[in-house]
Amino acid sequence: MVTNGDRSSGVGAAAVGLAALGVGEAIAATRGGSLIDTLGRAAIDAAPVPVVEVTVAMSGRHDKIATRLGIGAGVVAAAVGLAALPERLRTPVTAAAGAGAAALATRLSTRSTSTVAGAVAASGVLAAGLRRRPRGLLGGLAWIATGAGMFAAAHTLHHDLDRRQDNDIRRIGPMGALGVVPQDGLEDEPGLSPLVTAARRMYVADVNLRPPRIDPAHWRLSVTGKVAHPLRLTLNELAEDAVEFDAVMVCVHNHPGEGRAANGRWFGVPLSDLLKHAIPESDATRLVTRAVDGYTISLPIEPLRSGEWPGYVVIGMNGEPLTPAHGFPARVFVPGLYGQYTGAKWLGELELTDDTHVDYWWRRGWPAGPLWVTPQARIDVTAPGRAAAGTTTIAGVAWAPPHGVAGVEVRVGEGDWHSADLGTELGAAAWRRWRVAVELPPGEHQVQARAISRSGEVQEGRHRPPFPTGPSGFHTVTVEV
Ligand SMILES: Nc1nc2c(c(=O)[nH]1)N[C@H]1C(S)=C(S)[C@@H](COP(=O)(O)O)O[C@H]1N2
Ligand SMILES: [Mo]
Repeated sequence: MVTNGDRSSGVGAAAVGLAALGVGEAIAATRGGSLIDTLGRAAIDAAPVPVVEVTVAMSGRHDKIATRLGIGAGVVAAAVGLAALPERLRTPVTAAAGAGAAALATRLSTRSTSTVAGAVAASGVLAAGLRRRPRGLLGGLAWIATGAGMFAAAHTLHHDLDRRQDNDIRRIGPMGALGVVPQDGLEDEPGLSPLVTAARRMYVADVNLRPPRIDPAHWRLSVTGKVAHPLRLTLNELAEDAVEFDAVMVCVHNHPGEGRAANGRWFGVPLSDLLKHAIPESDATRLVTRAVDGYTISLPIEPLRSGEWPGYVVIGMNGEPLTPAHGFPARVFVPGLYGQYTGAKWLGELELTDDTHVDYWWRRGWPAGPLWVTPQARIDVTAPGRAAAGTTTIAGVAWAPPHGVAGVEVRVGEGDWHSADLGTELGAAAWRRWRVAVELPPGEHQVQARAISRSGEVQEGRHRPPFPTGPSGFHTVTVEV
């Protein structure tokens, strides 16, 4: 039976849990670390594929907030659980939990010193607080207020560090030149996605709750492993050899019609050039792209070296350095491969190795791939006809990297497919805008679009979920006339 006293002491323990997490978070934040982000990353790393898939599908843009709240709730629940333990077990178990969190921080945090300190402090506060559990409403409130103050302090510290990072990035200056704003002839269609996606509008998909902060002055890209001539390159050195290219980045979780795709004008150094300078050894078969936090995506070396797959170490998007969310200062991008297979953001190292390497996602059940983006058309606009009265304008974007979009077709219900007009192509790997006018009688209609690649591949209509080889199906929109 739960007595009133038990219940209020449960609330007290929850308050202590919140305060302990707040103290840990504030201490970790003094040098840019985060206990919550570390625990969140550990949870993401440990989550089985079905859980990841459901979380991505359900929380979409809010998956990071959802994970943070989940960690907060988990720590509070753990505090309540600890409070229920017999006194003699409580302190050792709390200490063990703190040691566990510290061990995770050592492995997962790019700011491990402060994060470890945060973990130790949090478990100390937890142990002390549970020994003298707050009684009554006021006692609980005092702990909650302490926690809230600590979270606010942590937030301010991170905000300052983010501002400093933004200033560092701003000082770098242009990365490539978006000299002429690209146009494709469909500029007069309101509601159509821009031809080039602004970095701040680009989707974000990664396993980090916060982008690692990297000091560009000290950052180097190392090319290591099975090479005759290891390299260590600064951002400026990379910029000297970089070229611009247009390409769409697509997440393997992008169901037809969704926004996990973005078209950029990227600035990067061809991987074939870097490999030529580094001189791979004869048994080097895989190029591991490793983020500063250890996350890896690997690629076969041969097609990159020969240039069959044009891949790049990207250091700019749309004329500017990468933003923190999108991988500042560098990321690897092979146009045509899904984001999860294309290369790591926050790149620290390119390691040439052999086929014994195992990637982050393979360990979790995804195929070794690489997985290529399949042709996809998205409908952005369904509006009263602009060309003629009585028609409806259907317009959108389509992609089929690396070969390019040869055609887009639209149908109403189960009717015939009609070819859309295509905007001028920026590049074969870029997305292409399209528009068509269809006649729709009054009533409700299902409109679908499909893309056809220059290699002859027609977008597949049968619905497939993203796992394990990428999604398929048509974007279907209901139009009411
Ligand atoms: N370091 C790192 N790089 C990463 C990822 C990641 O989790 N960590 N996610 C990949 C995935 S799944 C995608 S879709 C793209 C997303 O890039 P964006 O967030 O800039 O859109 O980055 C890829 N590179
Ligand atoms: Mo992704």
